[in-house]
Amino acid sequence: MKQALDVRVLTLFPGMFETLTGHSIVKRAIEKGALTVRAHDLREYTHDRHRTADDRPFGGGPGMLMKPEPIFEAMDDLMPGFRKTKTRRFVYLTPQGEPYTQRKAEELAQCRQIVLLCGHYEGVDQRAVDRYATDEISIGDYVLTGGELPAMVLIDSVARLLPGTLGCAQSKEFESFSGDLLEYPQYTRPAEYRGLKVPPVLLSGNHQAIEAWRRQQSLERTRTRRPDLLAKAPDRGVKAKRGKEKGTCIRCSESSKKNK
Ligand code: 9D3
Repeated sequence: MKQALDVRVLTLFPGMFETLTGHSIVKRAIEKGALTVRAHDLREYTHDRHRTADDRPFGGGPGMLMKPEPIFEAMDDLMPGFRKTKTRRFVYLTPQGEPYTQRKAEELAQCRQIVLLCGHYEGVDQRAVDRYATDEISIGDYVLTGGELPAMVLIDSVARLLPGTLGCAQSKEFESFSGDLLEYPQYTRPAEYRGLKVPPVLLSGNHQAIEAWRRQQSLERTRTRRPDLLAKAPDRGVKAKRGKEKGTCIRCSESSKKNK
Protein backbone atom coordinates (compact mmCIF):
# COMPACT_ATOMS: atom_id res chain seq x y z
CA MET A 1 0.00 0.00 0.00
CA LYS A 2 1.15 3.49 -0.91
CA GLN A 3 1.71 6.00 1.93
CA ALA A 4 -1.68 7.16 3.28
CA LEU A 5 -3.07 10.57 2.41
CA ASP A 6 -2.99 12.68 5.60
CA VAL A 7 -5.94 15.11 5.77
CA ARG A 8 -6.11 17.74 8.53
CA VAL A 9 -9.13 19.97 8.96
CA LEU A 10 -9.03 23.30 10.77
CA THR A 11 -12.58 24.04 11.88
CA LEU A 12 -14.82 25.51 14.56
CA PHE A 13 -17.03 22.39 14.27
CA PRO A 14 -14.81 19.29 14.43
CA GLY A 15 -17.75 17.10 15.45
CA MET A 16 -19.31 17.49 12.01
CA PHE A 17 -16.57 15.32 10.51
CA GLU A 18 -17.49 12.26 12.56
CA THR A 19 -20.44 11.57 10.27
CA LEU A 20 -18.07 11.57 7.31
CA THR A 21 -15.33 9.40 8.78
CA GLY A 22 -17.83 6.93 10.25
CA HIS A 23 -19.56 6.00 7.00
CA SER A 24 -19.26 4.51 3.58
CA ILE A 25 -16.27 4.87 1.28
CA VAL A 26 -14.44 7.35 3.48
CA LYS A 27 -14.66 4.93 6.40
CA ARG A 28 -13.41 2.14 4.18
CA ALA A 29 -10.48 4.23 2.91
CA ILE A 30 -9.50 4.92 6.53
CA GLU A 31 -9.84 1.27 7.54
CA LYS A 32 -7.75 0.21 4.55
CA GLY A 33 -4.97 2.57 5.56
CA ALA A 34 -5.25 4.73 2.45
CA LEU A 35 -6.45 7.83 4.32
CA THR A 36 -6.32 9.54 7.70
CA VAL A 37 -8.67 12.41 8.59
CA ARG A 38 -8.17 14.51 11.70
CA ALA A 39 -10.39 17.48 12.54
CA HIS A 40 -8.74 20.10 14.76
CA ASP A 41 -10.82 22.53 16.78
CA LEU A 42 -9.64 26.10 16.19
CA ARG A 43 -11.15 27.13 19.52
CA GLU A 44 -8.42 25.13 21.23
CA TYR A 45 -6.08 27.80 19.94
CA THR A 46 -7.92 30.74 21.51
CA HIS A 47 -6.87 32.11 24.89
CA ASP A 48 -9.74 34.16 26.28
CA ARG A 49 -12.49 32.95 28.58
CA HIS A 50 -15.08 32.95 25.78
CA ARG A 51 -12.76 31.20 23.30
CA THR A 52 -13.35 33.98 20.79
CA ALA A 53 -12.51 32.99 17.22
CA ASP A 54 -14.05 35.96 15.38
CA ASP A 55 -13.75 39.75 15.31
CA ARG A 56 -15.09 42.77 13.41
CA PRO A 57 -13.59 43.77 10.05
CA PHE A 58 -11.24 46.76 9.93
CA GLY A 59 -12.78 49.44 7.75
CA GLY A 60 -16.27 48.46 8.75
CA GLY A 61 -18.85 46.35 6.99
CA PRO A 62 -21.33 43.68 7.95
CA GLY A 63 -20.58 40.50 9.85
CA MET A 64 -17.51 39.08 11.52
CA LEU A 65 -14.24 37.51 10.38
CA MET A 66 -12.22 34.61 11.69
CA LYS A 67 -9.27 35.96 13.66
CA PRO A 68 -5.81 35.09 12.31
CA GLU A 69 -4.17 34.00 15.59
CA PRO A 70 -5.96 30.66 16.11
CA ILE A 71 -5.09 29.63 12.54
CA PHE A 72 -1.41 30.58 12.84
CA GLU A 73 -1.15 28.93 16.27
CA ALA A 74 -2.87 25.76 15.10
CA MET A 75 -0.38 25.53 12.24
CA ASP A 76 2.58 26.20 14.59
CA ASP A 77 1.34 23.40 16.80
CA LEU A 78 0.23 20.80 14.25
CA MET A 79 2.76 21.29 11.47
CA PRO A 80 5.64 23.51 12.49
CA GLY A 81 7.61 24.86 9.56
CA PHE A 82 4.78 24.19 7.12
CA ARG A 83 5.69 25.01 3.58
CA LYS A 84 3.89 24.30 0.38
CA THR A 85 5.25 21.55 -1.84
CA LYS A 86 3.79 19.67 -4.76
CA THR A 87 2.38 17.02 -2.43
CA ARG A 88 1.46 19.21 0.59
CA ARG A 89 -1.47 21.51 0.11
CA PHE A 90 -3.38 23.98 2.24
CA VAL A 91 -6.86 24.42 0.86
CA TYR A 92 -9.06 27.29 1.98
CA LEU A 93 -12.73 26.53 1.32
CA THR A 94 -14.34 29.81 0.32
CA PRO A 95 -17.11 31.11 -1.95
CA GLN A 96 -14.33 33.12 -3.66
CA GLY A 97 -12.41 29.97 -4.59
CA GLU A 98 -11.98 28.26 -7.94
CA PRO A 99 -14.91 26.01 -8.85
CA TYR A 100 -14.28 22.42 -7.70
CA THR A 101 -14.08 19.77 -10.39
CA GLN A 102 -13.26 16.09 -10.83
CA ARG A 103 -9.96 17.19 -12.33
CA LYS A 104 -9.10 18.99 -9.09
CA ALA A 105 -10.11 15.93 -7.04
CA GLU A 106 -7.71 13.82 -9.13
CA GLU A 107 -4.93 16.34 -8.56
CA LEU A 108 -5.50 16.37 -4.79
CA ALA A 109 -5.64 12.57 -4.66
CA GLN A 110 -1.95 12.58 -5.64
CA CYS A 111 -0.96 14.55 -2.51
CA ARG A 112 0.58 13.24 0.70
CA GLN A 113 -0.94 15.84 3.02
CA ILE A 114 -3.87 18.24 2.68
CA VAL A 115 -4.83 20.85 5.27
CA LEU A 116 -8.38 22.12 4.87
CA LEU A 117 -9.38 25.46 6.38
CA CYS A 118 -13.12 25.82 6.86
CA GLY A 119 -14.23 29.42 6.81
CA HIS A 120 -17.03 30.77 8.93
CA TYR A 121 -18.75 34.09 9.44
CA GLU A 122 -17.92 36.36 6.48
CA GLY A 123 -14.55 34.73 5.98
CA VAL A 124 -10.98 34.63 7.26
CA ASP A 125 -8.42 37.37 7.92
CA GLN A 126 -6.49 37.63 4.65
CA ARG A 127 -3.09 37.30 6.35
CA ALA A 128 -3.80 33.66 7.25
CA VAL A 129 -4.83 32.96 3.67
CA ASP A 130 -1.74 34.70 2.27
CA ARG A 131 0.59 32.81 4.61
CA TYR A 132 -0.72 29.29 4.11
CA ALA A 133 -3.18 28.79 1.28
CA THR A 134 -1.95 26.94 -1.80
CA ASP A 135 -5.47 26.55 -3.18
CA GLU A 136 -8.83 28.27 -2.70
CA ILE A 137 -11.84 26.18 -3.62
CA SER A 138 -15.61 26.72 -3.89
CA ILE A 139 -17.96 23.79 -4.46
CA GLY A 140 -20.53 25.81 -6.38
CA ASP A 141 -22.59 28.95 -6.66
CA TYR A 142 -24.93 28.61 -3.70
CA VAL A 143 -24.63 29.97 -0.18
CA LEU A 144 -23.73 27.67 2.71
CA THR A 145 -23.09 28.63 6.33
CA GLY A 146 -19.45 27.57 6.37
CA GLY A 147 -16.67 25.55 4.79
CA GLU A 148 -17.32 22.28 6.64
CA LEU A 149 -19.70 20.70 4.13
CA PRO A 150 -17.45 21.76 1.23
CA ALA A 151 -14.46 20.20 3.07
CA MET A 152 -16.42 16.96 3.43
CA VAL A 153 -17.38 17.03 -0.25
CA LEU A 154 -13.70 17.39 -1.09
CA ILE A 155 -12.62 14.57 1.25
CA ASP A 156 -15.33 12.24 -0.07
CA SER A 157 -14.42 12.88 -3.70
CA VAL A 158 -10.69 12.42 -3.06
CA ALA A 159 -11.11 9.33 -0.84
CA ARG A 160 -12.80 7.30 -3.55
CA LEU A 161 -9.86 7.97 -5.87
CA LEU A 162 -7.24 6.58 -3.50
CA PRO A 163 -5.76 3.27 -4.67
CA GLY A 164 -7.48 0.26 -3.16
CA THR A 165 -10.47 2.21 -1.86
CA LEU A 166 -12.99 1.35 -4.52
CA GLY A 167 -13.23 -2.03 -6.04
CA CYS A 168 -12.67 -1.75 -9.70
CA ALA A 169 -16.25 -2.60 -10.51
CA GLN A 170 -16.62 1.17 -10.41
CA SER A 171 -13.26 2.00 -11.91
CA LYS A 172 -14.61 2.99 -15.29
CA GLU A 173 -16.12 6.02 -13.61
CA PHE A 174 -12.64 7.35 -13.08
CA GLU A 175 -12.26 7.78 -16.77
CA SER A 176 -15.66 9.01 -17.73
CA PHE A 177 -16.95 11.74 -15.52
CA SER A 178 -15.60 15.17 -16.24
CA GLY A 179 -16.58 16.64 -19.54
CA ASP A 180 -18.28 13.44 -20.62
CA LEU A 181 -21.88 12.60 -21.36
CA LEU A 182 -24.45 12.00 -18.64
CA GLU A 183 -25.36 8.42 -17.80
CA TYR A 184 -28.22 6.65 -19.55
CA PRO A 185 -31.24 5.50 -17.46
CA GLN A 186 -30.89 2.11 -15.82
CA TYR A 187 -33.32 -0.55 -14.66
CA THR A 188 -33.24 -3.71 -12.58
CA ARG A 189 -35.79 -6.44 -11.82
CA PRO A 190 -38.72 -6.81 -11.93
CA ALA A 191 -39.24 -6.24 -15.67
CA GLU A 192 -42.69 -4.87 -14.86
CA TYR A 193 -43.67 -3.21 -11.59
CA ARG A 194 -47.08 -1.67 -10.88
CA GLY A 195 -47.64 -1.57 -14.59
CA LEU A 196 -44.35 0.24 -15.20
CA LYS A 197 -42.29 -1.54 -17.87
CA VAL A 198 -38.58 -1.62 -18.45
CA PRO A 199 -37.78 -0.45 -22.02
CA PRO A 200 -38.10 -3.66 -24.09
CA VAL A 201 -34.77 -3.17 -25.87
CA LEU A 202 -32.97 -3.83 -22.57
CA LEU A 203 -34.61 -7.27 -22.36
CA SER A 204 -33.95 -8.09 -26.01
CA GLY A 205 -30.50 -9.58 -25.61
CA ASN A 206 -29.44 -7.54 -28.65
CA HIS A 207 -26.28 -5.93 -27.35
CA GLN A 208 -25.78 -3.70 -30.35
CA ALA A 209 -29.31 -2.35 -30.03
CA ILE A 210 -28.83 -1.86 -26.28
CA GLU A 211 -25.60 0.04 -26.84
CA ALA A 212 -27.25 2.26 -29.44
CA TRP A 213 -30.24 2.97 -27.17
CA ARG A 214 -27.99 3.87 -24.25
CA ARG A 215 -25.88 6.17 -26.39
CA GLN A 216 -28.95 7.94 -27.73
CA GLN A 217 -30.37 8.32 -24.17
CA SER A 218 -27.05 9.71 -22.92
CA LEU A 219 -26.91 12.22 -25.74
CA GLU A 220 -30.52 13.28 -25.28
CA ARG A 221 -30.12 13.75 -21.52
CA THR A 222 -26.94 15.69 -21.96
CA ARG A 223 -28.54 17.93 -24.58
CA THR A 224 -31.51 18.77 -22.38
CA ARG A 225 -29.87 18.88 -18.92
CA ARG A 226 -26.23 19.78 -19.51
CA PRO A 227 -25.74 21.43 -22.90
CA ASP A 228 -22.57 22.97 -21.43
CA LEU A 229 -20.93 19.53 -21.50
CA LEU A 230 -21.61 19.11 -25.20
CA ALA A 231 -20.34 22.60 -25.89
CA LYS A 232 -17.05 21.73 -24.16
CA ALA A 233 -16.53 18.58 -26.21
CA PRO A 234 -18.50 18.80 -29.47
CA ASP A 235 -16.96 15.56 -30.81
CA ARG A 236 -18.20 13.51 -27.85
CA GLY A 237 -21.44 12.64 -29.58
CA VAL A 238 -19.73 10.57 -32.25
CA LYS A 239 -16.74 9.08 -30.46
CA ALA A 240 -16.87 5.97 -28.31
CA LYS A 241 -18.19 6.88 -24.90
CA ARG A 242 -15.68 5.04 -22.76
CA GLY A 243 -12.02 4.31 -23.13
CA LYS A 244 -12.26 0.98 -21.37
CA GLU A 245 -15.15 -1.25 -20.53
CA LYS A 246 -13.47 -4.27 -18.99
CA GLY A 247 -10.22 -5.57 -17.61
CA THR A 248 -7.79 -3.81 -15.35
CA CYS A 249 -8.14 -0.46 -13.64
CA ILE A 250 -5.57 1.99 -15.01
CA ARG A 251 -5.20 3.56 -11.57
CA CYS A 252 -4.80 0.68 -9.15
CA SER A 253 -4.17 -2.37 -11.36
CA GLU A 254 -6.91 -4.30 -9.60
CA SER A 255 -8.99 -6.50 -11.79
CA SER A 256 -12.61 -5.50 -12.31
CA LYS A 257 -13.83 -8.80 -10.89
CA LYS A 258 -14.04 -8.30 -7.17
CA ASN A 259 -14.68 -5.39 -4.82
CA LYS A 260 -12.86 -6.28 -1.62
C1 9D3 B 1 -22.67 38.72 2.51
C2 9D3 B 1 -21.72 37.84 1.81
N1 9D3 B 1 -21.85 36.45 2.25
C3 9D3 B 1 -22.99 35.83 1.59
C4 9D3 B 1 -22.90 35.74 0.09
C5 9D3 B 1 -20.59 35.80 1.95
C6 9D3 B 1 -20.46 34.42 2.49
C7 9D3 B 1 -19.45 34.15 3.40
C8 9D3 B 1 -19.28 32.87 3.86
C9 9D3 B 1 -21.28 33.38 2.08
C10 9D3 B 1 -21.11 32.10 2.56
C11 9D3 B 1 -20.12 31.85 3.47
C12 9D3 B 1 -19.92 30.48 3.96
N2 9D3 B 1 -19.58 29.58 2.86
C13 9D3 B 1 -18.39 28.97 2.76
O1 9D3 B 1 -17.57 29.11 3.63
C14 9D3 B 1 -18.10 28.17 1.60
C15 9D3 B 1 -18.88 27.87 0.43
C16 9D3 B 1 -20.21 28.22 0.03
O2 9D3 B 1 -20.97 28.92 0.72
N3 9D3 B 1 -20.67 27.76 -1.18
C17 9D3 B 1 -19.91 26.99 -2.00
N4 9D3 B 1 -18.67 26.64 -1.67
C18 9D3 B 1 -18.18 27.07 -0.48
S1 9D3 B 1 -16.64 26.74 0.07
C19 9D3 B 1 -16.86 27.59 1.48
